[in-house]
Amino acid sequence: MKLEVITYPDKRLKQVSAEVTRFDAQLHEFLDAMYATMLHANGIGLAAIQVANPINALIINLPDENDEQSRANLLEIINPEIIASSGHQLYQEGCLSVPGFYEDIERFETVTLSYCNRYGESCQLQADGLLSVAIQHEMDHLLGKLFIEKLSYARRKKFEKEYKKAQKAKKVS
Ligand code: QAP
Ligand code: CO
Repeated sequence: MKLEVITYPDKRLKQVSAEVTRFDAQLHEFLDAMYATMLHANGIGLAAIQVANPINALIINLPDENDEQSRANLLEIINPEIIASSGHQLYQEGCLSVPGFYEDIERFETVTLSYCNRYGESCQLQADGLLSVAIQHEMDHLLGKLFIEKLSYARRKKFEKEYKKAQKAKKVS
């Protein structure tokens, strides 16, 4: 099943997500629907709140060396916590909830994460590069934060203007 991705400035994106306590068939169906939704939208990462479900769950599926997204590489991350971080990197980010806009954002270079998989089993993961960026971007969604909130005042203003213009153009077309 596919779900609707909600987009900025939908206020629901500002909600703080709640801990997942039941790792049951309903959660598994929801995670499967998130995956179908993300692939359909050509995304590499999606947080549950982006489909209007405020729970601490996110998925990431980076393309492999052949530029193909395979389910074997799907990460399902539930109730994540960053337990260590180091360094800094700049990466050009985008977001399915802010379509058509991309900007360089500073993140930690490396993060160490503890989380649960879909069965409620405790996992740990150390990530750098793109995976580290994706984790930090998606975890911000769980706190109701979007990457555009990290822009400087001037860039944010420019974004608001461009985004509104693009929204208007979408409506008439
Ligand atoms: C988050 O982002 C992310 O504007 C996932 O028109 C960001 O999947 C992970 C997308 C940076 C790693 C690095 C955005 C698709 C997809 C758009 C996405 C669009 C179509 C964004
Ligand atoms: Co996003």
